[in-house]
Amino acid sequence: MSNEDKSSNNVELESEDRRKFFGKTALIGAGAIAAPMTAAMFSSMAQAQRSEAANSPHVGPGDLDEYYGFWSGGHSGEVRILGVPSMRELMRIPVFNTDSATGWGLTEESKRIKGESAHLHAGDSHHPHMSMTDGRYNGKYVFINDKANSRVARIRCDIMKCDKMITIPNVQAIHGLRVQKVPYTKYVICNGEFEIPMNNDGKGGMKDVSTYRSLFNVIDAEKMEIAFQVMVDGNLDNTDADYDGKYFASTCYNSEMGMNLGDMISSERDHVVVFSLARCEAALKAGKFKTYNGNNVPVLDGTKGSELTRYIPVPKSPHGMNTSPNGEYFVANGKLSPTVSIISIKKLDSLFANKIKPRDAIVAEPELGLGPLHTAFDNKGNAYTTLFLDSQIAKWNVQDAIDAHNGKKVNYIRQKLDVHYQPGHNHTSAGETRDADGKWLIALCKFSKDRFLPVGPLRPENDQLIDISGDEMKLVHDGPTYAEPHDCMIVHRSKMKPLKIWPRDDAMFAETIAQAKRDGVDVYTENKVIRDGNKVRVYMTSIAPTYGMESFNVKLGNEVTVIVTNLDQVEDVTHGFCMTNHGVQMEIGPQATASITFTADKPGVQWYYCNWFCHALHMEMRGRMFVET
Ligand code: K7E
Ligand code: CUA
Repeated sequence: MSNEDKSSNNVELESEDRRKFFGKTALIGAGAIAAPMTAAMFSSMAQAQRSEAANSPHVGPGDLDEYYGFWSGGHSGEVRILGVPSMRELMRIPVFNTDSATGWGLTEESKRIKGESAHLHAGDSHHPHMSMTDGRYNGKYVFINDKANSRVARIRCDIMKCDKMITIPNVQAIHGLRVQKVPYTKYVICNGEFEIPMNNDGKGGMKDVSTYRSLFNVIDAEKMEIAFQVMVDGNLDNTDADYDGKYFASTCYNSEMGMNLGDMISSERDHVVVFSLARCEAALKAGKFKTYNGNNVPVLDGTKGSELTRYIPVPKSPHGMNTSPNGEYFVANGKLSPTVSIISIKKLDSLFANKIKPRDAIVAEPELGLGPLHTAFDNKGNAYTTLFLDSQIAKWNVQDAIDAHNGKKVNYIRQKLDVHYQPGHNHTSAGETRDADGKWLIALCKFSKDRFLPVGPLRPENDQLIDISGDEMKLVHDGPTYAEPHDCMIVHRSKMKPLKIWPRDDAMFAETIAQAKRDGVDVYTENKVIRDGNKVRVYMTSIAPTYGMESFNVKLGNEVTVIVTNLDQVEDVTHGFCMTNHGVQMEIGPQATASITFTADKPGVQWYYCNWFCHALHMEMRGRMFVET
């Protein structure tokens, strides 16, 4: 019976209940309790299981998850797709890293997308956020920052591949990133974190900190070009947008402009910078900007006293910035202060009209515990804040915190849940949108310590799944992850419409097809070698289990580009192309065209083969490159 119970129960549940339950059945199994289970005992147990199953993390074989989770891959530089609540990893999307399975960073198509940073093979991704329409995810794009190389990339959600990447000028280290929520994601916003001289040309004054600035960056989401930048005082850390399409807010942790740890944390207060989008756009239109470092990107002046910004003092080295899904509040997370600062978005019009003082925009500063870093929200007026130093999630009620601030005797803390260990971000299902549904919370813990089998000195992080559908938070799953994911977002599957095979005219390989046309080759019907001086372009098709070309000839030293078009129309039949001993590997999805360039620097017979399993005769899917001396 206990086996049957297990299969009908949420076997992944790790709650007290489950431990007790197994404890009991183990005893029964061992015959330590003489009496068999009564029908009443069984029925009450089954009832308990049913009520837990209402928000079950168990997704059976063949069953689909309710949500897509987009995870940053941290300093692996990638983005991952997880199913929520199963926490199964569904896909990895290489972005700032180089990936041998897909050839990302190696293929001509990916190098074109990486553009001026094609030579960089590393990255540090933090904040994946989806484009929105009217404050709800629209399933179109996911944007992600690269702190290491000051880049922002875009992932197209129909194909789940990166399709644009830009390097942000005039800044170092792009950190916080969010999207405009309302009326739609016209802009992606992101923060330049590290202060640098303006201009940063190495000419004089490099050590004069008074010339150092950080910039807030506003990117046109469709064109993936910088629309404008805003210069601020202090540095910038995290950011978020309102639900009115009017304001953006960023935290600043180094208002001191310290250049070492002691100086950076010397002040009791830093600030939140609020940006007025309308005023910024008007200044841009009126030509009130400067340019720096020899580029023509417009930089507006948002330093203290500017009409474009307001500075709201908050304690102390604040980190996360989160907008409540009812559109009422910006919450700045205190990091070195046990508090979060709740800024009333409704009061910002008065603040910009100079009718109130900056601190008057703060409606509460509840004390939550040690090291508050990020806050997430449900649909019932509750907030969930990570406490890094306490290794806890604090669940608290926003209205109660405001009432307490106004003198009412009320306990705004609902619960503190231990997590394992040291959480950074947390994220609720659809919690950064109007669709916040209060079902799941992910705590992205920076350390796993004893939670998994030891795997050497380097350990995984631990992304924990917490059921928040009831009155109490319940920890239901431990998820080991690699290289500090930082942040994730959770979108209901109804918002997503991924393609099953590639459109033949997809923009990802439009330039490759254009080159084929210039070469007089129809990539869908022809297998042809084009010789162009020292360059050789080899066009071949593929249908499982053969390439359209069994062999081709080149001369030693030729620069060879192999262009493969996958003619298979069958879902999931992806081919690969690998030239052995040349560091050449790539993926070619059904109906896609992909290309890769290398030097034929080894004489003789060089076999190429398909490295994506495609057919019973996949091993036989290979051919020879003859390299003549
Ligand atoms: Cu790790 Cu959002 Cu980069 Cu906080 S950030 S923890
Ligand atoms: Cu084609 Cu394996």
